[in-house]
Amino acid sequence: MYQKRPLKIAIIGAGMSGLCMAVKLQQAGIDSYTIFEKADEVGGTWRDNTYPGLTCDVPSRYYSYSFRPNPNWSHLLPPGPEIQAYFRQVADERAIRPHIRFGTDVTSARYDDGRWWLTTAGGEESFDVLITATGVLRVPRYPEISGLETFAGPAFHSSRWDHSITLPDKRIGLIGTGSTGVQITAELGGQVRQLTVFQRTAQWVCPMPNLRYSPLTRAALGRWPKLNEAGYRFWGWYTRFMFGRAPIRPGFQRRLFAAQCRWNLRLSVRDRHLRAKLTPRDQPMCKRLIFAGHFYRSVQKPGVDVVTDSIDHIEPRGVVTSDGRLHELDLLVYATGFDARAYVRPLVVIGEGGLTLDEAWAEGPRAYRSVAVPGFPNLFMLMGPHSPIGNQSLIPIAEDQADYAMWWINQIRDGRVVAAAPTEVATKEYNEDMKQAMPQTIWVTGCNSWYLGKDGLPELFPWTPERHRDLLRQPPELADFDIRTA
Ligand code: N01
Repeated sequence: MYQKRPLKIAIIGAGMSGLCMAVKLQQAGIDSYTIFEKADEVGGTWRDNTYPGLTCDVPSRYYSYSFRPNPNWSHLLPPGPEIQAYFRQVADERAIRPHIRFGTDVTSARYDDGRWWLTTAGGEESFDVLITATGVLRVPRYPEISGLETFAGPAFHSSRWDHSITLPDKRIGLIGTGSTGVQITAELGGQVRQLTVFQRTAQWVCPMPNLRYSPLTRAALGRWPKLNEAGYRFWGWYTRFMFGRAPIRPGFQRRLFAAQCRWNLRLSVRDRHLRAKLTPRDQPMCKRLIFAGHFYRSVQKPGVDVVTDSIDHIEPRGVVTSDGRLHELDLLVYATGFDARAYVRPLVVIGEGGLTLDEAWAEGPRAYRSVAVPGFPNLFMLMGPHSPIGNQSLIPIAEDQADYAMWWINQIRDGRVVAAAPTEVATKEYNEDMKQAMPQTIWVTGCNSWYLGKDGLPELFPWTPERHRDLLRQPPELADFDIRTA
């Protein structure tokens, strides 16, 4: 007979994935969980990013938890503040806040004697299961440019926007033209005294008009939840069928996105000189594809300048490019991306026998089906290495991974399992299989992007979103795990 045991569960991070995990635990009747959150509010990336123009490029119906439809999205693509409000609402409605320790930074997590010991400023505390939900793009990456710190005006990373600074009267320098830089340009172009966009690599932009949901539509979606559900299913299917497939294998989806990008540029930018500047050398979708409605329109507005000469250095008055020209600026914004390989770090995670995650990942972050790591029992990662973040909405990914963790948590609670971690062999095989599938993907066609790991291969999932769900189907393949029983 198995003996049920009360479980103490720690979740690190109160962003989209951490909240999702909390709801899953509650649904299973487990409320002995604690969420450790460094900041003073939920929301993760949607709390930190508040730059002008912030919008998610996944349709709002599908950028919602399946268990919490939202009839009130204002647009097809949800604006950042609405997404943040949605997560706050979920935390309130589900009474998750009392479980969150805000302003609490976990500095290390150590597996010892069958338990996870977490260290915070308040001391050490132990838990049966550890869930990391620390997000993907969390640690800002600042450019390494000489003289960066000498700039006399305000300067900040796009994810640390300083709203005390007025914008219309400023000459703004924007470094970076990824999804963030493009959205900021689309919003600020023509609205400020001068916008100088420093572009190192041109990027493909797929046109995506952001349609507004009328009050009538919203009322109807609220009145008839089945309609909203149908919208979730439709946009889910569309995202998986189009964006889920285009980057991972040749086919009509890839050709269609590529054609849309090329025609968008050709039809939107008439000036040949500017068009040449904005024409990427790599294939559409090699880097993360940018979806934006009016970037090209904004970039052609008076007062907007795209500079493609490389940046030589920064001085107190502005940016000096390699042609010797000084671009005088009042404000400098670094839209230079994030350290995508940080995962849980700088948190120090120590598994069995003193093995650190840094040591386990010396050759690059590797996990079993993204969620578990050999030598780290009862640790489950949400959005771990090779999650399908390059071809799927992050919310269903979190739900599938949280469900998988829940299967193990139930086994542990029911006393069937004391501790479980994937085997080295199964993890190696899984990662080898992924490696074999990478050449089919567009991500390896010769561009530089945050998708690529140290070995030059994408740290992404090379198969369809449906396969990700299948791989996490329950019950798991038990032979792939080292399982300790009572
Ligand atoms: O960051 P990025 P991001 N000098 O890494 C340039 C998600 N997201 O914040 O291409 C000059 O993509 C760099 O140039 P290059 C989405 O998944 C989603 O824009 O390396 N330039 C590049 O142009 C996205 O992919 C949404 O040559 C320098 C830019 O900075 C991810 O977040 C919105 C430089 C960095 O682009 C990251 O997007 C926003 C230097 N020293 C973000 N260093 C939506 O949902 C870097 N760059 C819509």
